Amino acid sequence: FLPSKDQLGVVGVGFSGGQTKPGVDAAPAALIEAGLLDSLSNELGYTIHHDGKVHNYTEYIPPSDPPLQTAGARAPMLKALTVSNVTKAIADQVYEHASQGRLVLTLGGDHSIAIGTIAGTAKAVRERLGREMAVIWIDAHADINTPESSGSGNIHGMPVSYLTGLSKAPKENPEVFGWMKDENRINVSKLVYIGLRDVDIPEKKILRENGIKAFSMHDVDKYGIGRVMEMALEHLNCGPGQEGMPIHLSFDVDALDPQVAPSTGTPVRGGLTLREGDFICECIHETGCLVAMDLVEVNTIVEGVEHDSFGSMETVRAGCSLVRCALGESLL
Ligand code: 6HN
Ligand code: MN
Ligand code: MN
Ligand code: MN
Repeated sequence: FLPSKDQLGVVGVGFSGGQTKPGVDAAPAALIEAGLLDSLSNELGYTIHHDGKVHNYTEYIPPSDPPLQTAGARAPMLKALTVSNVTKAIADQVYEHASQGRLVLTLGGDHSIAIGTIAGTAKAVRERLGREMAVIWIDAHADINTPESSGSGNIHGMPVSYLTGLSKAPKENPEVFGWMKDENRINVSKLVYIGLRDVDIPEKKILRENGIKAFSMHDVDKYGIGRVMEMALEHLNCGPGQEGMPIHLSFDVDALDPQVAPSTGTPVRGGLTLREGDFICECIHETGCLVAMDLVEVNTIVEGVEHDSFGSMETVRAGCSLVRCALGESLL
């Protein structure tokens, strides 16, 4: 049921509208300049399908997009129409690659873009394989706020709620994510988190009420990353001897500890080591079930840090390593 082993579709998403800090839109160019795509083709042997662009989606951005106040919400939703339009365009780009049987790598951008990437692969996997898809979400945060529960109004804190159907287009604003259909969504039982350590109180309630499988940093400390990966993959039927199911890996670089990946918009101390991050990616590669990967929230200018500063370069290097590990670099 899997994509061809050596055909890689790449989408460069220079989009930052799911949050308020500039700099995350420059990440795809920084990752590519650091030689990421060259190493995937020259060293790992992938045939790369890339239009050579980092998209900024200006043609999808409406002239006016005022904060959207929904009844009972803690904060107005920011750039709702913009993020809806842009993620629809991303979904089409990712679907195009995935429907041709390519593994898809999306370089973000903030984490709101995963609404598009996962919507695109979920649809392609259903059409090509007649199957549901699993999502492994590596993050310090759960990104499962609804427009009502969010304290910030930033959509990069909400993608999982839209992708699981917990949030849907409001009746009074059907243009905001009204393009999402069941074919674009995933089942909460096919979702696993790893790396959580900054989960909002309403998000904890959502995780509990929906029985969502989540491994926090506490679990990583308690069981070790090796056992956590065994449990995570078993839950998704991708363990040894199990049937397997297509996996979309969405990796937020802020899952890593800020000591190794400081240049990100919402850093939280006490995160994964570089090796733990790489190990997660290696284990997912080993399953042979990977259909798509997102690398998001690398921000080359955080808090006035210069583009070429050490912290920014270290974060880019860490991001490149995660992608190479997920695509098979560590196989001997
Ligand atoms: N990310 N839970 C916070 C919020 O604003 O909803 C933080 C979200 C961070 C999102 O890192 O992708
Ligand atoms: Mn995230
Ligand atoms: Mn995060
Ligand atoms: Mn927080």
